[in-house]
Amino acid sequence: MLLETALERTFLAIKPDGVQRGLVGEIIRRFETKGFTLVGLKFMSVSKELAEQHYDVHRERPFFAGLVEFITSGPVVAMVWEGEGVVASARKIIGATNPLTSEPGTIRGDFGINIGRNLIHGSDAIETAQREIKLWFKDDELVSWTPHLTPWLKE
Ligand code: IDP
Ligand code: MG
Repeated sequence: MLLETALERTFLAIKPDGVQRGLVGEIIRRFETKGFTLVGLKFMSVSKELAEQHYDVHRERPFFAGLVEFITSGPVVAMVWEGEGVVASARKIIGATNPLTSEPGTIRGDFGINIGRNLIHGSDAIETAQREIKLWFKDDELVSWTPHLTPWLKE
């Protein structure tokens, strides 16, 4: 019997600089036209508690306080995207952490110049994605669906 394997999912968030600079549509477009599937989306303010939990691995880093202050400073667009290999592929589409060294063609490489204003967050591994999706979204906020264009994307 052929068991359908659960598709990989990642957590992405357009940070306050991406929202303030009017790049929400441009950023979403890149994942949409690539062929990944949007399964969760919300425009929201981030509480200090959520920010601290999200960036928990960086708690001891000198930039932690600034990071939490920034992500809570204005609205963000929280998203879950689905597709084969989406975690690693989204990281490539996003580009390296420091926009000055991110490749042109990536989101950070095309739109940023500063590591503290790098526009978007993306989960760095499948396990991290699972943790972050659970942290940011309730189960009933995620929508499982099959886009009609799937046969045109996969053989
Ligand atoms: P990532 O976003 O590419 O996964 P991480 O190393 O997980 O990068 O760092 C989380 C966020 O912290 C980065 O996106 C960036 O905004 C910020 N950050 C990382 N390193 C520095 C730094 O050296 N100075 C200031 N901010 C930093
Ligand atoms: Mg990271």
